[in-house]
Amino acid sequence: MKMSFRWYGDADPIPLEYIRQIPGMRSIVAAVYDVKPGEVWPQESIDALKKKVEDAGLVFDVVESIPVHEDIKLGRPTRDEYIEVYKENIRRVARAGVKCICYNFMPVFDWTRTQLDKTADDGSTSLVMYMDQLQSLDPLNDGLSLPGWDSSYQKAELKRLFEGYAEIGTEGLWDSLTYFLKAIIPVAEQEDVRMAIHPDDPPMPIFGLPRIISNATDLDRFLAIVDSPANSLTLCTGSLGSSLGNDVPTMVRKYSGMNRIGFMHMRNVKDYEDGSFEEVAHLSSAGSLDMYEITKALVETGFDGYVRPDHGRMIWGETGKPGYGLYDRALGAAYLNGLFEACEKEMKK
Ligand SMILES: [Mn+2]
Repeated sequence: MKMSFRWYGDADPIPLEYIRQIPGMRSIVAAVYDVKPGEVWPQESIDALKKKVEDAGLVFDVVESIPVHEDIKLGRPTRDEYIEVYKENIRRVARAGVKCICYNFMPVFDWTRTQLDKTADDGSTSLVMYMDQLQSLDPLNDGLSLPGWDSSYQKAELKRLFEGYAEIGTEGLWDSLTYFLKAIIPVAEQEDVRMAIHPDDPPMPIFGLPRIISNATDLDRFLAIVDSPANSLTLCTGSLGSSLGNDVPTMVRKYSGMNRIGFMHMRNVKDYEDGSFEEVAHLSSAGSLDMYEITKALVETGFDGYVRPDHGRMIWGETGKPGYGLYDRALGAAYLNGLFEACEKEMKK
């Protein structure tokens, strides 16, 4: 297991020097942030990022993420040129030493929450999604009031995208993903990089847009499209775990046993019967997921990929990017390191 930490570049209020001081920290998970989806990443920007990370005594070998242009997901005629750009970005980051690339195939919006700063009993704040809040929202008519969404979309453009996805539907999105994977995975193989798809967050259709990476059936279908270790998963315990139907420890054991997990996002969520959930501390007792069973499944299947503590709460008065503060993610890393050490020693007995 290689412990890693997401960093948002120079705009991130957390200095790399602080990240380095988290016990056991090895890798930085980052991206070139000043380039739009569908554009080539300047090699100078990649190299500058690498240098900064290495100067701080850390390793830059995971990218999160290289975004997939909507035309690729919609299967539009222009997709071929965007796929060529994507391949070039794989080659460029590989040249800088990157071994794993996280991406997702969610239409229009990445993760969705209804509130980013819900206060818990202990005064900490975290991201939550409450179904009653979600159901009362209509992104096409209310304006883009949901947190975490790309507010740069104009209303007309958004409407066009929604219509495009309604037209192709779920099977059309699978076709687009198949076309994309068959084009890029051979490049990833050549470059010795693992592509690692992030599951839908949350794992359910949002506002009628199709979602296809939400459960074990989807993951099986995804992995069969190109049967290669380069076609792998970012297994995000919190994303998959926000659906009560997903048995996360069993999924981890299965896909790690198949050597198809490139990257682990580890966090805990507290789930409710109606599909609502709250992000909580990483500890098993704080939420619905058994983080010990998840770690044990990784250790027993010989997982040697990347792990990062996923979203944390905001604690100790910290302000910053919701989910990406220093303190709670550092506590998460320390907790996960403890679980790994215990499981590894237990296995050696
Ligand atoms: Mn995640």
